[in-house]
Amino acid sequence: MAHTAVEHTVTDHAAVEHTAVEHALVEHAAAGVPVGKAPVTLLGLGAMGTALARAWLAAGHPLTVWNRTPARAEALAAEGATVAATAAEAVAANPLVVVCLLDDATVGDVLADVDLTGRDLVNLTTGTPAQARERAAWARQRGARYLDGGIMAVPPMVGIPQAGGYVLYSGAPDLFEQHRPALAVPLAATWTGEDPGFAALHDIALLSAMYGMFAGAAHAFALIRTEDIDPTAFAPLLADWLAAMAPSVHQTAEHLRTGDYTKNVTSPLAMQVAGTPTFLATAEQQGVSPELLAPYFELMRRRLGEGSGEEDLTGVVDLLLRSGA
Ligand code: FVH
Repeated sequence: MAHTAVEHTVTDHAAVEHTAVEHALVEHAAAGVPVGKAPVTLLGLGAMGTALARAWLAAGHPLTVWNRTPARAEALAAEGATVAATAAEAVAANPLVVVCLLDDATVGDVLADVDLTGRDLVNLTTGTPAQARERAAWARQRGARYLDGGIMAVPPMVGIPQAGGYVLYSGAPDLFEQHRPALAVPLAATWTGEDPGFAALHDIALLSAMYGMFAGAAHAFALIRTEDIDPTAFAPLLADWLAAMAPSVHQTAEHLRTGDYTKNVTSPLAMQVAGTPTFLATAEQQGVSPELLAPYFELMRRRLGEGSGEEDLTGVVDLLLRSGA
């Protein structure tokens, strides 16, 4: 069975790779580098790559870096990183290779002529689930194992556990567990599944929700900007309100899991749709475009038209799935 063959290859490779990591640790111990800290290669020293690099260096991991623009590596060299002249040299330096580049096409370009045999490639570059799956197959064909990652943090959150940032990973669980100690240094590490596309799917889902929130906040700020209201006085109200509403996603999830969209509904769709003209009239009266709110209200209205007035807003999910199929 193909599935078993793949698992067999991965297991054999894991044994070889485990030895390679131990080998690298022994070599670094002989060179006076702290034992137990896996050496890491990092390709890409943009805002995020530089933050990751600093976290590994601060934790005592031997770090080899490469960046297209070498000047971006200078400060890191002074902090203890080894700077490789080429991506190939950086990849050859260590079994664990982390990539944090602009986009998937850049990853393909940078690694096009690089020997990946025996490497474990961890790709933290934002991409689509399909790109992650293709990149995993591409890496496998070139003798590398692959984990995909989606970073749920901005650079200032890296290396600061209390900031709450994390990275979503997907790929073989044994590979994730093997490298978890090193991967969890810059940001907490969360495994989302064996399908290499799952980290990207979770990443884009969460970021999509974030953009929905930003869209709502933009409309709210536009409304208050039409009057003499201090936005810095409004911001705490907005932040607290969004935080108070956020737990409603648990009810949505429970509705989707059970298929019963009416359980524990406190604000029925019929009531909510009846209120939408007030929102649109307020926008018009204040001279604010309704273009961010109107599409969502239209979906609510369509769902109500299907006789779902006793539900809350969960049915909009079904409308999106039906319209997108
Ligand atoms: N920064 C953020 O807030 C977000 C947080 C969530 C995750 N994203 C993703 O992380 C990837 C890298 O983001 P970044 O913030 O480091 O991005 P930049 O500062 O723009 O650095 C881009 C790096 O990619 C290199 N690069 C660009 N084009 C090429 C190319 N054609 N060949 C080789 N390297 C290239 C660039 O090199 P250079 O311009 O310094 O020479 C940087 O190293 C990204 O997927 C985010 O979506 C960050």
